[in-house]
Formats: sequence, structure tokens, C-alpha cells
Amino acid sequence: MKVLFLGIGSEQLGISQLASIVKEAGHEIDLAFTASLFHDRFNLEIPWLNRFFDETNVIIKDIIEKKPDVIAFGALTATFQWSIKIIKEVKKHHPHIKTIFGGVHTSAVPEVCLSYDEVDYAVVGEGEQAILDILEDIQAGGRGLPINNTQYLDNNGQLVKGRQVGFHQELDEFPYPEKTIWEPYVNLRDNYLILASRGCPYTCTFCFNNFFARLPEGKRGKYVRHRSVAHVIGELKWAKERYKLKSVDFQDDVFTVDKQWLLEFCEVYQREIALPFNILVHAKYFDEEIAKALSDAGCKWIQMGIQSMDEDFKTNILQRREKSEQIILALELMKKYKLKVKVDQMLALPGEAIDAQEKALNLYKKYTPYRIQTFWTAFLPGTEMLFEAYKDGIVNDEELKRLNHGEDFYFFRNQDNIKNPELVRIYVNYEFIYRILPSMPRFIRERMTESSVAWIPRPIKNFLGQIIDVYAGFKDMNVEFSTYAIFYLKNIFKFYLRKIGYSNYRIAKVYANTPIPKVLYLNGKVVQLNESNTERKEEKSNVSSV
Ligand code: B12
Ligand code: SF4
Repeated sequence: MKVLFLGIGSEQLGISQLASIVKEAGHEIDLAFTASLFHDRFNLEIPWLNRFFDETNVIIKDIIEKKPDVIAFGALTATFQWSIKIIKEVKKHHPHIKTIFGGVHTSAVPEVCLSYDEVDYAVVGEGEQAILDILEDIQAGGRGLPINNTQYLDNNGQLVKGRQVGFHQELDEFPYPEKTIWEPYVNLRDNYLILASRGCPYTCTFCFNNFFARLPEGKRGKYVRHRSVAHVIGELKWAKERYKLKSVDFQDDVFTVDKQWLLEFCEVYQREIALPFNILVHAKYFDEEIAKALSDAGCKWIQMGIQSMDEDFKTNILQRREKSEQIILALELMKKYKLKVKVDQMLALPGEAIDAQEKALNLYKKYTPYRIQTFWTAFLPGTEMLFEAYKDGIVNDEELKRLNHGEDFYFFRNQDNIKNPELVRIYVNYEFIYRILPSMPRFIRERMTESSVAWIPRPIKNFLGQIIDVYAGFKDMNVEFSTYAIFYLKNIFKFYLRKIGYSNYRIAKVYANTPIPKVLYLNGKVVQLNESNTERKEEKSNVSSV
């Protein structure tokens, strides 16, 4: 069958993984992608420029021409409505095309997704087995027995729910993600996205892990799982050769969660890959041995969620258990080992006292990170935080509906949940200080207070804050910034090429046309198998998985 995946704004690792699985099962795979410039659901939001560069209609036309059997999409709350618009148009021309939705938004509110007639299957939770089972079901004529991790409406409009099974335990059993489908659209060389593990030991009330970890019925298995070091290194070796990688971006929720794995990884990575890399950590999983190993291995940037400096609020309401001393220790160690840290700080958390911002500001004055990234609390569907906000009347019925349908969802700029304009004004002042603080000399930093910036008009604060933040990103050689800028430049170039009728320009340059190796897991080690490698083929009967 021809399975076409939809992509928007950036690579989606879930799609890369599913595409490789679907391909290995013998189906044809394809990707329709839009950069969605200036409305990338990531950072930049300039509506009039977005209208100018909008190419949703190009995608729709492309899909109508390609006429796939199946369209598959991994929905985030911010991208859900975009995908609905596409499938509505496509289905007008080809009503027989089946659509499969998965991803965190679908997993949070499957019944909302299925309320759109154009969505045929909603996958809840991990989708590797579910997508294969659905494709089989479609091939057999459709809507047979319930499918695990899947929901759909039968011919009478009745909801059929498959069992929610546990998490896949052996990540090495999956083939390497299919990166090649992104080559025409995404810059894979400058900042290569990869995951070495899945899951998080926490279930913070505002995060998707809050419900995702609890999806399975009965035995769920371990939620935090790692690929073997060899499996990760194998993928990076392949990618290094094919794209001449410049840096690697690990998107694991807490990269340091398994210390033994981490120390082994750092040693092998330094020897075999030796490229700068970025990670995300949690203060509770950070000590001197880890900091040193990361630094020796070439780690450059670390992202650490601090979110709130009110310890009680954090423990009782956010379900985050780290202590302020652990945060301070982590920041000190990062400084000692020259690991550039970018911290996440939340604004307008419901129920958090405003003096928590003052505590955070004092922390950042003393242990100044390279960047303080602010997030206005966004209520994600499926999370306890949204549930509580609804119960407390912070979110009303209409707002709940709009959130669950993914309408008007902004991650960075959401200020809707604070009804008091005076409070918004104070938060805006803190946001401005956080943005500029890392670029200020010490003597100014120490004198900065919320009231000292209150006189600056708000539009100037917004503009200046963004400019200084971007300046700091480039000055500190934050690879995310340069990659983002290059992505925009290349896509604008591509947009104009398309206007003059040329559409074959590829964004990722391929240096060595190495096919993605098949991976064998043999006696606890990963072995790579090429088609020509007959010796290894003979060993196939001894291996535990392919
Ligand atoms: C890497 C990452 C990014 C990267 C890559 C973008 C991407 N879309 O993956 C970058 C940095 C660009 C990014 C940006 C954003 N991100 Co982000 N990001 C992540 C992160 C850390 C990992 C995602 C991932 O690869 N997971 C691993 C894969 C294997 O899991 P998965 O995607 O869930 O896929 C599995 C299942 O969901 C399912 N599945 C997924 N898709 C499909 C499709 C089909 C057809 C099927 C059957 C199944 C299926 O099967 C997959 C395999 O088991 C997650 C947190 C997390 N740990 O998941 C946040 C996360 C996805 N991001 C989030 C958000 C909010 C964003 C932004 C909107 C925020 C922002 N403004 O920065 C933007 C959106 C950009 C965009 N256009 O997509 C939220 C989404 C919450 C929500 N309800 O929508 C998450 C969950 C973090 C959180 N706060 O809770 N992000
Ligand atoms: S520690 Fe981070 S990734 Fe883990 S549940 Fe909390 S916010 Fe989500």
C-alpha cells in the first residue's frame, strides 16, 4: 500500500520511526511536508508573512495527484487543525483514502479526533504495532476486530476501542528511523535529531507524560527505556557518513536518567562519533561524574527545566520532586565543566504565588544560565493541569473545547489563563528580564528588578526582549538558532524556486548514498547487516530480532 505521512515545521521523530517500520513491512512510503513559515508552531508567528508563504494548497494538490491509499499523521495540539484542513480537502477528491491519526494530541483526546468524519483511525499511545495492524485491516477490507492501541467508529457509528497494551520494551528491535524521507525538506546535517531513550521518570502535571505514561491497561512494562549504546552509535555512524553531521541533538526527556548507560555512552560516543551534542536533563539526575563524562564526550548545550522555584508548589501541584539545592548544584557543575545551560522557566502557573518569580530571578542573578527560555503555561489536553483548571473555573467549557480541538494553541505566548491584567503586566516584566539577563554585564544584572523595567512600554519590551534573546543565541553559538535561521533561508529560497517552476531542490545534502543499514541484535550487541553481507545473513537464525 502507498502510505503518505504528513509533516509540518520540522522533522517528527515518531514519523521517522513509523515510516521505517511501515517500509520494512513492504509498503511504499512518502512524505508531504510544509515548513509553514512564520506560523511554524515553534517560535515565529507573523500572520501576514505566513499568508504570503503559505503552501498548504501545494501540499493538498500534491497529495491529490499522488493518490495514496493511506494518509498518516502524528498530531500535536498545535498542528491538529492544520492536518484536518488538509484531509478534508483531499477526501473531497478521493473519499476512499484512509486516514490514520496518532501522536500525543490524538492520544490525549481520541474521541475529539474521531469526531471529524475524515479521521478513520485514532492511535492512542505508541504506534509501531498499531499502524501495521491497521494497514493489515485496511488491506483486508477494513474494520475487522478491535486493534490494540486503536479506536475507530464502526459502520453504525459505534466507538470500537482496542486494548491499551504496555510499552514496547526492546527499542533495539525497531529498525533505524527513516531519515531519508525528510531530505528534501529538513536540514539534517547541522543539528541531527535523535532519541536514545523513551519515557520520563516523572509525570509533571503540565506535561504529556502525565497521561501518556498511564495509558496502558494492566501490565505496562517499564516506561523509561533505552536503546543500547551500540544501536544509537550505529545510527549516528550512518548519519555522519551520509550527511557529514555537524552536531547531534538528543531529544530524550532526561538524557542522564540511567547513569550506567550514560557513562558507557559517553565513552563510546567520544571515540566513535566525536561531534558536539545537546541534551535535556533534570536536576535530580545530575552529579559531578555525569557532568565530567558529558563534558569529555563533547556535550555543548544542556536544557534543564526549572519551571518554578516554589518548592512546595512544585512538589504538591506540579509533581516535580527536585530540591532547590539540586538545581543549584547542577548549575554550578555545568559552569565548572563548561556545559552551556539553557533553562526553562514557566510563567503564570495557576496557583503559584508571584514571589516564586522573585526567587527564580535571584537564582538566575547568581547562577546565570546562557539562556532563560520562558513558557507561558499552556494547558495541554489530557493533562491533570487542564483538568484542575477546568474544575477551578480557570478554563470554561468553550475554552476547553477549543483546546481539545487544537484551536488557537500557543505554547510561548499563551496569556489567556490569567484574567488579571495587573498580574499579566508583572509576568511580562519578568519575561523581559529573563530574556535579557544572560546578555547583561554582572553589575546591571544584579540591579535588575521587576519594577526597574516596569516603565518600558510593553511593545518595546517584547521587541527588545526577542532581539536580545536572538543576539545571545547567535553569540553563544547556540546551534538551534543557526539551524533555525538556515531552515528559514533555505525554505524561502525553495518557495521562490517553486514559483518559477523548479521543485526538485533538496534541503539536506547527501554526501554518501549509504542505505539505512538493517540492524541485528545479536547476543546483546548490535550487528549491522548489509544486503551483500552473506556471512551475517547465515547467522540470521541465531538472532533474537531484526
Ligand atoms: C523532539 C520534540 C520536538 C522537536 C521536533 C518536533 C516534533 N514534532 O517531534 C522540536 C524541538 C522541533 C519540537 C517543537 C515543538 N514541540 Co515538541 N517535543 C519533542 C519531544 C521532546 C520528543 C518527540 C518525539 O520525537 N518523541 C518520540 C516519538 C517516538 O514519540 P511520539 O512522537 O509521541 O510518537 C509515538 C506515538 O505518539 C505514536 N505516533 C506519533 N505519530 C504518529 C502517527 C501515526 C500515524 C501513528 C499511527 C502513531 C503515531 O507512535 C510513535 C511511536 O511510538 C516531545 C516530548 C516527548 N518526549 O515525546 C515534545 C512535544 C511533542 N512537543 C511539544 C510541543 C508543544 C512542541 C511545540 C508546539 C512547542 C514549541 N512551540 O516549541 C513545537 C511544535 C513544532 C512542530 N511543528 O511540530 C509537546 C506536544 C504537546 C501537545 N499536546 O501537542 C510535547 C509532547 C512536549 C510536552 N510539552 O509535553 N518538539
Ligand atoms: S520532567 Fe520534563 S519531560 Fe519529564 S514529565 Fe516533567 S516536564 Fe515532562
